[in-house]
Amino acid sequence: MLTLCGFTLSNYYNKVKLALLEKGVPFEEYRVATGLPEILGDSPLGKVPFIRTEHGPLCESQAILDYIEARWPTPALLPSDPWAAAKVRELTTFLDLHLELVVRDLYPQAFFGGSVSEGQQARVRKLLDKHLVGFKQLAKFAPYVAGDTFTQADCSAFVHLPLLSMATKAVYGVDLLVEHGIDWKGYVKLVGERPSAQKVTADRKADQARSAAK
Ligand SMILES: N[C@@H](CCC(=O)N[C@@H](CS)C(=O)NCC(=O)O)C(=O)O
Repeated sequence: MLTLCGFTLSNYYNKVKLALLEKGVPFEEYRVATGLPEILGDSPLGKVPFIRTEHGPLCESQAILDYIEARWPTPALLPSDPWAAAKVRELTTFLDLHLELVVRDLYPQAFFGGSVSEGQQARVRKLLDKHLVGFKQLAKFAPYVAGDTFTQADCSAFVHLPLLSMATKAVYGVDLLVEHGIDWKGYVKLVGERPSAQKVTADRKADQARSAAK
């Protein structure tokens, strides 16, 4: 059976978990932290998530999503039409690379009690203001992020958008998604009603409560 490795506070871990649950792929979870020497054989940069399969390990959330899509095609998280599928991938790239990877530089201050220099804050804000205009141009929210069907792009949007909102609010005092006219709350509420998303959120909250109690 496929093993999903990482931890439930990781948005990329939850991106993959959401896809596995949506597709009904049997999997087990193995809790492991980032950066440990023992995971470098499976995930050379020490990042999570990665999966262990009968063929060996695989890291990078999008490579994992594409593998499970090819291995378990139904229910599909990518349209069968090549152009429509490419448009979903385009949106996923915006979410993972142009939004989440950029706002991640604010996390030390937003979530971990650290600080981010004013220069760094300004650099990130400039990029986000540019990238959010691009994202808004591509995103449909009709009602799903790529259109009328739940796709791979929703696996990214559901886990990344709340973090972008929280981080920008914490650091800039303003939710940049709202500032750019993106109704992420209505969208996350809708996706959050899916059984897959409910499990992802419940597992994360249970782990958060356990860590807070320690
Ligand atoms: N591009 C990677 C990003 C994964 C990622 O950044 N994971 C975080 C946890 S949410 C991590 O492992 N951080 C530790 C590090 O970057 O060293 C993916 O899509 O899987």
